[in-house]
Amino acid sequence: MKKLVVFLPAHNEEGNIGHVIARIPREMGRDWTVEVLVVDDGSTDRTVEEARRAGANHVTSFPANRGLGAAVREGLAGCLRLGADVGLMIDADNEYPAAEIPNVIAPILEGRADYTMGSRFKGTIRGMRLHRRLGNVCFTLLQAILLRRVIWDGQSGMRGFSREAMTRAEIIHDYNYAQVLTLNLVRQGFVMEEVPITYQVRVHGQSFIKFRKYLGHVLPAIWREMRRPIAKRERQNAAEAVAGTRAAEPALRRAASTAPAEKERRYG
Ligand SMILES: Nc1nc2c(ncn2[C@@H]2O[C@H](COP(=O)(O)OP(=O)(O)O)[C@@H](O)[C@H]2O)c(=O)[nH]1
Ligand SMILES: [Mg+2]
Repeated sequence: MKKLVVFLPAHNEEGNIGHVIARIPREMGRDWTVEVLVVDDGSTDRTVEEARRAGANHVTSFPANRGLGAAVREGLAGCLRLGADVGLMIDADNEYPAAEIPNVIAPILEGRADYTMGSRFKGTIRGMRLHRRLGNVCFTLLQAILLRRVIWDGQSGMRGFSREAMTRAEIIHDYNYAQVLTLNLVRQGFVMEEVPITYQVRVHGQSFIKFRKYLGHVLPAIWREMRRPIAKRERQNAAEAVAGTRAAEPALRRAASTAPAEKERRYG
C-alpha cells in the first residue's frame, strides 16, 4: 500500500479551507491511501474546526503565527512522519484546483520527476491582477536565470514531492518558501516538472502578501540560498528509487523524526 499525504498550510482560512478539503480526491486506485494534513499557523478564526468538519485527518497547530515558510517546512516533515510516499501541498485559500491533484503528482508516480509544480501560467488564470502577474513573471524569471532553465510559474501554491525530495528539501526562511525551495531542490539535482492547472483568485479573505515586506524577506533569502554549498544527490532511475524507498525506510523515518528539531535549531 502506498500513501499520498496532501497538506495545507493555513492561516485564518475559515471561509475557504473546507471547500478545498472537500474537493481533494480520496480515491487513487486500490494501491493508494490518501490522508489530509492541515498545518494551522496560529489561526485565530475557525480554520481548524472547519478543516476537521470537512474531513482533515491530521491537524498540527502552531501556538502563534510563524510564517508560510515555517508552515510548509512542518508540512513536509509531517508527510514524512505519516509515512507518505508522495506529498502534495495546496494552499488553503481555494485558489488552486484540488480536483487536479492526480495530474500534478502524475509525473512523480510515473517516475519522471521528483518535484512538480502546478503551473497557472501554463494553464489558466482567472482574476489575477496585473501587478501580481508582473510580480510573478519577475520572480519566475529570476529563478529561471539562476537555475539556467525554463520555468513558467515559480510562485505556485500547489506542488508535489517524492519522498526523497521531502527528505532532502530545506526551506531557509520562515516567511516564505516559494523560490528558495525550488532553488534548493533543483540545485540538488531533483527533477522538476510543471503541470498546467486551472487557477481562480480567492473570493474569501485576503492575500498576506505586502509588496515591500515580501521583497524585503524574499530577495535576501534567495541570495542566501544561492550562496549555500549544495550537495548533489546521486541520480537514481525510477525503479531503483521505488526499491530504495522501501530499503531505506527505517533510515528515512529516523531522518524525518530528527529533521524537524535540527531544522528548527537552524532556521528557528
Ligand atoms: N503558514 C502561514 N500561511 C499563511 C500565512 N498567511 C497566509 N498563509 C497561507 O498561505 C497560503 C497562500 O497565502 P495567500 O495569502 O493566498 O498568498 P498568495 O496566494 O500568494 O496571495 C494560504 O493557504 C494561506 O492560508 C501565514 O502567515 N502563515
Ligand atoms: Mg492565495
